[in-house]
Amino acid sequence: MRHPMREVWLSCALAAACSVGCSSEKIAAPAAPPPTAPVAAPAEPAAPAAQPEVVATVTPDEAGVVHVTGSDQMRFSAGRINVKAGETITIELKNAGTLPKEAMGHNLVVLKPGTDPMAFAMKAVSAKATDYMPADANDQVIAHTKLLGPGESDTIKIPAPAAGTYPFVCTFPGHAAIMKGVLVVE
Ligand SMILES: [Cu+2]
Repeated sequence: MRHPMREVWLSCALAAACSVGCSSEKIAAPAAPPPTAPVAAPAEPAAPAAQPEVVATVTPDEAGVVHVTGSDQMRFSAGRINVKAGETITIELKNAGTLPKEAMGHNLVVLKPGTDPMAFAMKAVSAKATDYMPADANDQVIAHTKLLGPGESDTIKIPAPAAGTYPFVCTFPGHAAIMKGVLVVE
């Protein structure tokens, strides 16, 4: 008794489902394929690792050389250089970036203790002819590298400066607010 009833009910249900399905298929025409996504989406370069907010400190290596790099992200690799008093200080700056020198040049200018690096950099902006080294503020400079393009490096030596805190800065226009630090001699 159950089987015939169930079969009837099933076939009714199937027929209804089929008719609903058929009609709904007729109404809902297959959607047009979505507009093609941008074909030549250039692969985004991997985002640079977030710069830690803590000030990176660097000290001389076994050869007595302090290595600092400048990047296309407008950063020095170190915000603090620790050295011992009474020794000749050797600092090598390398421009580790790839952007043209005219757009992202870097230098490293060590200033006398107490010098305001931002004020110095403001003077430097108008000194393009001398690679952003303002002649009228030369008396505030302890030593400075050349203005470096991508891949270039330059080394400066400071013979046994007195103990103290010496500001350093990149004087390429617009860089000083971020590209600055201190050379601590103690
Ligand atoms: Cu710079």
